[in-house]
Amino acid sequence: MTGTPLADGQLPPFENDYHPAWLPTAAFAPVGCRRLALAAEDPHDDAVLRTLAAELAEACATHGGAVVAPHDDPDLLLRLATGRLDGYRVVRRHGRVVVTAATPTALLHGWFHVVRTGEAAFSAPDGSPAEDTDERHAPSSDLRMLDHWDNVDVHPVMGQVERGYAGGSIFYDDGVVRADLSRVTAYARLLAAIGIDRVCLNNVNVHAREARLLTADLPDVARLAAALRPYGVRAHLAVSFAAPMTLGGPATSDPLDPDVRAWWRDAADRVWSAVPDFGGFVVKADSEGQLGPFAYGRDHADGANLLAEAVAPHGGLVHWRAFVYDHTQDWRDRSTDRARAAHDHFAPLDGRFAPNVIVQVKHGPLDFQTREAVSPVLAAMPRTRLALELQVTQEYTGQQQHVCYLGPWWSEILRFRPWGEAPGPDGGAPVTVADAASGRGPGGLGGGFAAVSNVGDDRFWTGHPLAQANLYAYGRLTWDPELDATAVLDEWISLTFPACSPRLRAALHAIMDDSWRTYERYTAPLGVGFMVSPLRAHYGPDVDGYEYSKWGTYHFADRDGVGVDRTRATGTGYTGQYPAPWRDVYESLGTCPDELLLFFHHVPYSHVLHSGSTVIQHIYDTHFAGVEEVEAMAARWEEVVDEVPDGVAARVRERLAEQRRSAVEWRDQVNTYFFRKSGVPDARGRTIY
Ligand code: GCV
Repeated sequence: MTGTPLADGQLPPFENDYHPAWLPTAAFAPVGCRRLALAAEDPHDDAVLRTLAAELAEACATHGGAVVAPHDDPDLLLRLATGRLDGYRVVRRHGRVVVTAATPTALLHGWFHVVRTGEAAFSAPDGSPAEDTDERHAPSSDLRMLDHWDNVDVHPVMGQVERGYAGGSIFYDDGVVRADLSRVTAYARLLAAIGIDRVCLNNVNVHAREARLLTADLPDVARLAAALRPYGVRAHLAVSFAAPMTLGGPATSDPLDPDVRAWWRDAADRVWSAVPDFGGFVVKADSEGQLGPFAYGRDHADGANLLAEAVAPHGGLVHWRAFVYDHTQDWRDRSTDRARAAHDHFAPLDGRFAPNVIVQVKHGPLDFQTREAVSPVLAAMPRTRLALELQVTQEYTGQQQHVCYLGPWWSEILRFRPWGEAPGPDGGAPVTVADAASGRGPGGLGGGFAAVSNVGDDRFWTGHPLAQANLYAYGRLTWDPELDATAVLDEWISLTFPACSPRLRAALHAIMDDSWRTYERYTAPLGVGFMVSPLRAHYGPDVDGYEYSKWGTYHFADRDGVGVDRTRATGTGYTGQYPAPWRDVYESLGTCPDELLLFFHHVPYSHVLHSGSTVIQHIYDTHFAGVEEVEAMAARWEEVVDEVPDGVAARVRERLAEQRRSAVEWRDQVNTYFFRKSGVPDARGRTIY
């Protein structure tokens, strides 16, 4: 949307020329046709309460209801209460609903809960009042953040948004913070509806231009924070460890240098005086060219604690990323294993991080591949607050050209039990990754969740309209990791396609439910990862694209076999970074799950999987099947295009055509590569080139 910038505290128009995603006007009909009330001391005192009042008024104005006084028997009462209450409580009596929360933001989340529930919040399918209930809805963790890899300047290689597949940035336009930030507020509204309340505004690769957000551009950061605030979303900044040197401070960034410490304290004071509810800093250090404490012979606890000390007086947080590895590796050196790096660097530091440091750990040991083992770091630091980092932007999962609904993948990760079936603290249920990130692991400390956003200034927000479901699922699954990913998708369908027919709903499920596994079938096999094109920014196949590179991501295929030996017995010893039972499950060919086989073992092509197929036949079969599944998706879409708005129909059709083209390319390159290496023909005699 273009137009006049919003005045402070003003909400964007509720109807826009970009896609409404999961908040179309129709989604508000069941609440908007009723009598609604807001009970809070003085709603005008608080930005979020003002938003709530505006939301209620808008819903009623559009759908014929009325905003009434709290004592006037409203159908829905939103009540701000005092006292301790995590999340919100929803009480229903005789079809009337009361939502109670202790903070305006939690109350806003409660409002969107009722919107999401729709007519069922008030009445049963036969029109009688819905059953009486009393529910509490608390998020698994109070830290649920999205990281934007947005650059202020258009980067010559990475563009405006690093690994962005949805147009430009909603924050920046070619070197400046946008004048009109109304779309940022609309984004915050979408986030509030899925429970996200923190956003990091810039790329963790902090270039010279972006570094200035911390100093000269603070007024613009304050404008961005003001655009997010009405929906209870707090701003964070990614900062460079080199900032003292590059922004005119001391000639060193040594974390133990008193001048450096003073510089960061001053910097933090200035940020919080410009943005009093600022969230904190996100840091990528000693990683892919970003300076870090290693330059001064210090470790990552020294580095993180330097910033922690500076932000602590303001209640700020430091999200310190564990994505630290050698990106100048020699491919000839078989002893160095990139997968080991985060654990090698961070596990020995457990217990040394300040209480306001959160170590942010990518879900897998490599880099957001379609399939990876869960990072062993998540089980190695009980005395540290750890956050789980996911990637909503589809860097390695189809770049928003391919349908790839990631909810089932994240569910597997969130529910993974790093200590197997061993009882949790105090003899309770076994601990999951979600538990550990939420403070219910062995050490009782949690750092919550972070993920790289997939949003840009594209009309559909996410390039591929169906990729909106990934953002939706990230919010919903990190709020409640027990939710079923298919049910979450169903929720998204109901909201995004109002009055969705059973036929359209079934088609969307058929296309999306299993699309992550379909993508896995036609790309790199059995957990080996990569095989993507370095020249095309990780899009499309190039089996040996990274094989002789410095990046440490190899598959080691030869004429006899393929895979990386990460065992303790004969390989890099990476399996030893896991606690029991996984250290042994992964170590043994007899127990290693098929889908991770080549991540942990180098095996001959004739190796028989638990599925009964050989590795080579599995590669052929899955690659043929993957393409057939994409063809079925495209055919299914054609059956329902008449039921979706024209723009969505055309965009999805165009992307499915590209997905089919790309899947065929993957199939043919991967199958041909392994046929030529192994000389083993396809048992079913299909065409391999
Ligand atoms: C922001 C991968 C991506 C990089 C990204 C990096 C990270 O290597 O390809 O674009 O950099 O991860 O997570 O820091």
